[in-house]
Amino acid sequence: FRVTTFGESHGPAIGCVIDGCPPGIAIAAEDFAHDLARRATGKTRHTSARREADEVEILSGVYEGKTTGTPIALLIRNTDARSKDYDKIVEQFRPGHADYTYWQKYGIRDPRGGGRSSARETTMRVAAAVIAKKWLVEKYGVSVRGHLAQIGGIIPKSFDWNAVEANPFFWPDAAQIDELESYMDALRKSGDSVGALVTVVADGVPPGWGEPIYGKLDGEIAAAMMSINAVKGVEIGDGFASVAQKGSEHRDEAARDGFLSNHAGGILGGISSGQPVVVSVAFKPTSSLRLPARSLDVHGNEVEVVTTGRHDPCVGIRATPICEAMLALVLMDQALRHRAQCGDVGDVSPRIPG
Ligand code: EPS
Repeated sequence: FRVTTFGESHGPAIGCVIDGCPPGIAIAAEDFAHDLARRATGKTRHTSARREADEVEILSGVYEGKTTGTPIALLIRNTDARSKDYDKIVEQFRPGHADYTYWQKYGIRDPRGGGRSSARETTMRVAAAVIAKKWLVEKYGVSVRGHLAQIGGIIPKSFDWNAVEANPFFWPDAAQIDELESYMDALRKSGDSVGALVTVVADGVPPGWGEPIYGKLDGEIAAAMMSINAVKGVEIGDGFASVAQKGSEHRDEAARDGFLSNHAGGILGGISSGQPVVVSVAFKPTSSLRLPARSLDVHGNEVEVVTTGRHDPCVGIRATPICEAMLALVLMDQALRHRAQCGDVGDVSPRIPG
């Protein structure tokens, strides 16, 4: 199961091709709307003001409402690209932006805007994962959901999954929404940006998915998350907190009723344990700032860079559906690989309840 995307933020369209999808999955253009709306810009004052309808056209791989097993091609036409926003910085390198490394690699500067390094590209990951999420839940009862776990220095004081979808931040503590609104308003006015942490959880993953050395479940999840623009770190379970833990604290003890903790984040030796798979993803502060910074232009001149236009002050706010998407895509791929090698799950005992 493989997904590749194409298109630029300021080109005519973006799209993806999904290879290796099983036949017979019911899918319609309307199925994409919910998750694409959760990720979209222009819905609150805390994200970029660009407004895209993000309407999916299914070009191939689906016939009479069902996947056929042949490559699925999805397309979304860009309707609100505004390249003139980039006129002033067309030859400059924004500090902290991929402008510089793309230039070093290709020697070409696309004057229309962020292109492939724009968060716009993540739209197609979310679209492709709508199919993966549907298959995972129908076939194995696996559900993937996520929430924001930190913005700047602010962390949730309490946790309720029901709160997450009821606010624009995917924040699990309803009592803190006013604080977040004020924080983001002040940040936006200051012209600065901030980082964020997203946590995604897959419930119902059976034991056995993932491979022991090449294609470890955690390795593939880490690679998938790191492939999202602006990601700087990935943790599985306790992640970097494991450094300060003793083995007696970190190990997850088990009883007949189930595991007694989940420090491992549902993965042992690259293979799912049957516990929830828990992944946290660190997003850097976005680099398109109204605050002036020193840099160079493509001619080597020292310049002062100021980025105006429509940009996210915290790209992490829109990242929860993107991280869910990447986890779902990896899990579907690993489920198919596991099934190909070992047959269907569910015939080894004892099994410790997750
Ligand atoms: C982005 C800049 C803005 C965002 C865009 C990401 O676009 P523009 O340069 O056209 O004003 O709106 O995000 C999306 C369009 C999207 O769908 O996520 C950037 O600099 O990365």
